[in-house]
Amino acid sequence: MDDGRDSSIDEQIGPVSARRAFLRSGTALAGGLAGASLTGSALAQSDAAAPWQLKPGAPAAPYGTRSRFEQAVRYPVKPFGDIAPGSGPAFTPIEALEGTITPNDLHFVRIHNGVPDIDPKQHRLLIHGMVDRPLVFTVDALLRYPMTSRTYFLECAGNSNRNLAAQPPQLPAGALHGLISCTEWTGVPLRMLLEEAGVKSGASWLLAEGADAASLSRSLPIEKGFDDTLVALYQNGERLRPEQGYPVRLLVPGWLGNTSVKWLRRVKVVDGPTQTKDETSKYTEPLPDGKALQFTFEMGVKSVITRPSSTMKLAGQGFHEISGIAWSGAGRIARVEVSADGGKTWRDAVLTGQDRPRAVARFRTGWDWRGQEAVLQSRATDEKGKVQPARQAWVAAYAPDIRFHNNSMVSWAVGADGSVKNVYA
Ligand SMILES: Nc1nc2c(c(=O)[nH]1)N[C@H]1C(S)=C(S)[C@@H](COP(=O)(O)O)O[C@H]1N2
Ligand SMILES: [Mo]
Repeated sequence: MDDGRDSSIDEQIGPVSARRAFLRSGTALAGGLAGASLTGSALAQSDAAAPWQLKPGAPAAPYGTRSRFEQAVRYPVKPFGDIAPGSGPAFTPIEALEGTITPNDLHFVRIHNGVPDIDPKQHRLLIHGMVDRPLVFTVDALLRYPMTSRTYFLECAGNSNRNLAAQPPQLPAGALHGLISCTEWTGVPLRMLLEEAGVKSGASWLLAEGADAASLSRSLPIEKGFDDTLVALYQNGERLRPEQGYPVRLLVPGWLGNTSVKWLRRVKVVDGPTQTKDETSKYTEPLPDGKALQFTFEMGVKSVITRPSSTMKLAGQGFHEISGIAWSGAGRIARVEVSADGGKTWRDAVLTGQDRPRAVARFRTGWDWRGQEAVLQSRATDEKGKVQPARQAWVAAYAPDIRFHNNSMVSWAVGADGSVKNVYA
């Protein structure tokens, strides 16, 4: 407050020290951070009506879409080409987004045998196995239950495995780390349906199966089903998109995306893990000693700087906001530190959304770039005290063919020309 300005600006551009450093740097354009200052005839011209003020605009469309000038799209990958075109991921362009919520149109997609075109009138959800009363639900029946809305991230365990290539791929942040989304999910707590069916004593696991051509199936300890697992019907206020599991999916907060079974057709109550193809041949982590981890459910604490990020170019010297996302399967994000010198010095970023457990938080901090080469990194800590590992330490903990759960730190190198590259540091 000593400079007479509203201290809330610190929340917008980062810690006081960063702002002061920037204001003192002399690289600021007169009158503001990046706006061009005007006088005389240039000012008069800028004040004239814009062309789109001179005639009426378009009527409202029945179903909205973004401006035609906005072009960011998902990055689809088809690992099996035309042999299985419906198998693979489409990454969210996280570098084009801000805040904490992923718009439904850009939610990442991971499909194992295509997106089924399910008629909600014909779809059924079965709860059976070790229960007193096997139950079958139509979608209309599910829609009559009391609803719960909660904001959670969803991350594929294969996210960031492109950063395990021998050389760092020069791709946008989203094409590397975009198998992460954050959504307000609305649905029925699974607990409510399990209690209605009446779980028999001795039951300890669940089997969840999807109605797609992959019949994707996963085992879950029953405690998670009674905890925060949702039978989700809505995403961000509207009914699920077909790619996200329409008309009904499981949403297992904080756990690897693979367990959030889409197009959910049955939940079987059982007394042990079923050992399905989706949890034996895949989604296990090989260790250096030749053994492998199975059922690593919780997603590790993680963060990525989305702006600036690889393939971008800084517009010029002076103030830049470093902005990114952080999340943890263990709960809330407690802290995100940012380094601009490859990890020699760190400072705390400002957080938003950190009050929601198992959701994406946004971090931001100001940076005064003087044209020097720099390595930008972020390091997240969650409320359980878990700290995001450095890349080398993470890689050393697994066998070389590890494909899943890469939550290690991401490094972006800024060149003297302002170009931003993906590096391993
Ligand atoms: N039935 C079914 N459920 C599924 C899948 C699938 O292919 N079929 N993919 C899983 C994987 S690996 C992930 S990461 C998430 C992705 O959810 P999304 O496509 O809504 O982002 O769904 C999971 N649920
Ligand atoms: Mo996944």
